[in-house]
Amino acid sequence: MFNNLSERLAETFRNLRSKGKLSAADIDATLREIRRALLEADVALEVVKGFIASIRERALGDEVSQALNPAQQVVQIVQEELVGILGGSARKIQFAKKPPTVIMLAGLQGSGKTTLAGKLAKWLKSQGETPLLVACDLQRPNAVNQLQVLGEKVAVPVFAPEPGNGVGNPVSVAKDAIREATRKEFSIVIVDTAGRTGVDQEMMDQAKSIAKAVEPDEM
Ligand SMILES: Nc1nc2c(ncn2[C@@H]2O[C@H](COP(=O)(O)OP(=O)(O)OP(=O)(O)O)[C@@H](O)[C@H]2O)c(=O)[nH]1
Ligand SMILES: [Mg+2]
Repeated sequence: MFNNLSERLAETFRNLRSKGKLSAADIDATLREIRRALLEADVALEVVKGFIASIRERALGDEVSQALNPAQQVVQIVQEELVGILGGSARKIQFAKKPPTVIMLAGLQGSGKTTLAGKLAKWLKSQGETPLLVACDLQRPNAVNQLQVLGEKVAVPVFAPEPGNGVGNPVSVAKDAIREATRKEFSIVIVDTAGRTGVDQEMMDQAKSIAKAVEPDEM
């Protein structure tokens, strides 16, 4: 997705650089392109709106009109603002003093927990960690299988002692996973849980029980 985004931005900037002086219309056309590229790269609409607004404000100001090379200045502004939204306030993962570090994924149905579990596992592995994925979504049909497929894809073991699809106790699985991880010296445990809504008391309680059982370092 991001490869695509950088290609799109490069193309936009090529067009911009071919112009000497920039008119407000040139800047607007550029912003439209950037907006489209960001939306296609799956950046949230609210984020895109704010991003474009800050670039527009700066691009129409003195910073650009007085620059020796206005196009280059616009590129610079876009870069600074991009760094701002992508990494401005990044923070590091909180690692446990005594491994394993436990990361629990909880959230609304379909919000991307399981996908993120796979991404995290892949990234942590590349950082020299030894993650273990844990299948605690025993609710949604095929959730356990989905995690197994993901684990295989990123070559990270999956702890999935229960078949799921309504069978098995996620709190016990979570507890057993920590024991397993400690015994086999995994450095990170990534607990995938079932999606839930705030109005579903039973599922909210389940999430609390899982959290209580594994005491996550990150949730
Ligand atoms: N566009 C986009 N789609 C995503 C992203 N993360 C996940 N998805 C997709 O969103 C859908 C749901 O993702 P999951 O990771 O299964 O979400 P979940 O929170 O585990 O869902 P439940 O377990 O059913 O609650 C899938 O089709 C994913 O491919 C993302 O960052 N961007
Ligand atoms: Mg899931």
